[in-house]
Amino acid sequence: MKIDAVEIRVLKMRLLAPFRTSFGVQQDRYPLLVRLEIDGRSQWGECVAGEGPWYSYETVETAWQILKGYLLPAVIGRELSGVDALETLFAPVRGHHMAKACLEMAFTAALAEHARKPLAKFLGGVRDRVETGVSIGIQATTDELLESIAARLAEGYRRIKVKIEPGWDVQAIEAIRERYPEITLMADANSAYELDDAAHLAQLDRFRLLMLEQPLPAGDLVDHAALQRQIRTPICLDESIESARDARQALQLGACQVINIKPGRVGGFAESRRIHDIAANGGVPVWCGGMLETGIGRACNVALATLPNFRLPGDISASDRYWAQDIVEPPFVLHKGGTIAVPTRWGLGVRVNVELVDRLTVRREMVR
Ligand code: NPG
Repeated sequence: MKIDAVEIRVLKMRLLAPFRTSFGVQQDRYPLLVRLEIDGRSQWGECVAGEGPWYSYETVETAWQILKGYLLPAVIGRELSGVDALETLFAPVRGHHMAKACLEMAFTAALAEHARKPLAKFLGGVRDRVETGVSIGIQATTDELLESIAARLAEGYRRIKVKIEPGWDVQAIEAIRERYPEITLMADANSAYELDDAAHLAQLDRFRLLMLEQPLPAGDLVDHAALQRQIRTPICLDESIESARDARQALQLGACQVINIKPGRVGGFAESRRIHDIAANGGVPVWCGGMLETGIGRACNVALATLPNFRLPGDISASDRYWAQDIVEPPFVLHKGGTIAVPTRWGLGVRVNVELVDRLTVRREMVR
């Protein structure tokens, strides 16, 4: 298979509601999309990089530059025997997994289409529905938090994740537990704490959280291991796991009991699969995270979450959790029991609404 050309675009999309994390508030999302011209067809991919370097050092701007300057020149016009070939050509570029991932995932979807298989089946998936949860940003008041949770539960979500930060943690979780003693609940700190906060974080133990996600800075496996020895709540790592090597070392150190895999964060499906396998061998469950993706990235997440060791509900909400209108058809919808159906069409499995994408595009360039 040969990639003949790639169009890079940035869209501007308004979120239905502002999303607040310990990094700040987000009202608009600027997804970077790639459209590969491959095998005589268009194949879309989505980069999960954010607008600023908060979650990761990568941004929409750096992804654009790395794609245009390094990754695309390395692959365009070459005969690529498979994903291994792509990974080999990308290897000299250090890091920049988000930029790499959008190409790797689009290329993999093209391979699936070529093999006449839905992406999930092509990856080795074993289910036709994936369990999903919902992520709730930091709210102005506890009442608003409880209202927001009530609304999501009414929609059918079965697992609630709430964002926490110093000043918005123990009391917020306590209020939720008082109202909802039995719901499946977890908290995500997005690196907002330090090891010195261990005693404070141990106060969360009494709320039977499914897990506490990324309490300490990204990359800090040693301190996460020390923290895990001081709290009972299972630690889940997200930002800290950028590769299979990180996953292996995290498990060796006892830095976590759960791993959040985002294919967009780790460089694509192949690396996700390696992390999945390392976790499975270590008896550690994984789940699929989300990065406010459009339907393109969402389709990739859904496909990945069909692998066997994705044993916990992911942040793979329905399209209408974030968007008035998704850029894919059909959009992802929530089914009974808080699940999302896995597309059965070949390849990515959803059709991109190019007219809508055109209207939302704020920047585009063709690279040949
Ligand atoms: O449902 O797509 C979703 C969002 C889930 O909370 C979510 N993502 O830290 O995992 C995270 C967080 C995030 C969103 C991080 C956007 C960075 C950007």
